[in-house]
Amino acid sequence: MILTIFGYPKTGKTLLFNLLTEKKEKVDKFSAPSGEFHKAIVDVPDPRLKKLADYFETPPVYAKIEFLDAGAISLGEVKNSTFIDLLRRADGLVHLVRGFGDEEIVHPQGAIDPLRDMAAMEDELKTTDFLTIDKRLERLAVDVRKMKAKELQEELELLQKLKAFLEAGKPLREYPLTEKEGALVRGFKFLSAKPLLNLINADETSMKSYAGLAAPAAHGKCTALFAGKIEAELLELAPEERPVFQAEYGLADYLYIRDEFIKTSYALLDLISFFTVGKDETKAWTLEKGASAFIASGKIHSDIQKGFIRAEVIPWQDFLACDGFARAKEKGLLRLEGKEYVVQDGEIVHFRFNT
Ligand SMILES: Nc1nc2c(ncn2[C@@H]2O[C@H](COP(=O)(O)OP(=O)(O)OP(=O)(O)O)[C@@H](O)[C@H]2O)c(=O)[nH]1
Ligand SMILES: [Mg+2]
Repeated sequence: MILTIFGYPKTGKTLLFNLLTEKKEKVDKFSAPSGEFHKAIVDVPDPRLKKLADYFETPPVYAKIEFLDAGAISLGEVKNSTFIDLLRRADGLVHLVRGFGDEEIVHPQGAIDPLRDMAAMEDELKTTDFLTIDKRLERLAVDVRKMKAKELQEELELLQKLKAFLEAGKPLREYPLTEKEGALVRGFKFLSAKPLLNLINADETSMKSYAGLAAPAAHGKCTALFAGKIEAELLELAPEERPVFQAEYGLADYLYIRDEFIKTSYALLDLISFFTVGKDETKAWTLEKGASAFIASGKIHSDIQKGFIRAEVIPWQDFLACDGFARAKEKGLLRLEGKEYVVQDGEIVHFRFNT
């Protein structure tokens, strides 16, 4: 899974990237954008997996996320950005929004106003898609006349509908694409169709006033808050000293962005985790919410999917509470499920298959 951090200049993108990946890329007040981007692959922290790995005495293999720090994009420049491919490649976009005060870092629009910047960026994503569609429609109009191919006609009609949707001011993630339509336009990698997390980088004062802006995932979009600079400072301290300082900042209940962020991203992208256990490794797998056991088996290996017989399933807590499969079976907690079974978050799944 790829998550791309992007946003207007000097919002704390690289600072966030460092917090999420434990890298030490340069965070800087005054330098102009360097034209570089950063990339790191990190483990998805999951205490449940750790407990299972301890039980089996095998190494935990965490699911992975690839983070990209796409660098600064000036107002109105998304459509021309040299980094646009980093946005197109993403499974989810993280728009980092300035919410902290600092007189030395001038905001190009003057006042600090997260809602204004969030709306401006959403407009830019829509405009970029609009231009992509417009260009393709011009080409299609010519081709459809020449070739009269059914697929081209279908694409033309769908793109016209999407264009009208954008003209009505709506992002493409809200357009109810059928599976077939989705396949038809997948190649365009529309930006306003991607799940979007607006993350406001606040400070200890603004944190409270922006609390009301946080909004849970709906229509593939959500808003969350974090306090970049404070968190970076906290992480410099010994773990036992952190709560004291957190309390001082009035952020006693604050959760570190890394865990919180990944949880939010999974919710936003509608993802869950399931586990496989065994004598070699204890492993977490990422799966789309609502996916069947059959789909899940394909994540592991195409051979397992091809030879799928049944899935043995048990929630991770039940497994540990029963101290292993034998007792779980006696108690009827280890279930045998078929291909269509919808895998739930946190389940241990063992696939039986023909080789
Ligand atoms: N006061 C305050 N300063 C912050 C915060 N987050 C980042 N900064 C400062 O903002 C400056 C820019 O931080 P970066 O992480 O380099 O920002 P960026 O968005 O990557 O910058 P560009 O890539 O140049 O657009 C640094 O001086 C940071 O210390 C914050 O939450 N509060
Ligand atoms: Mg940066």
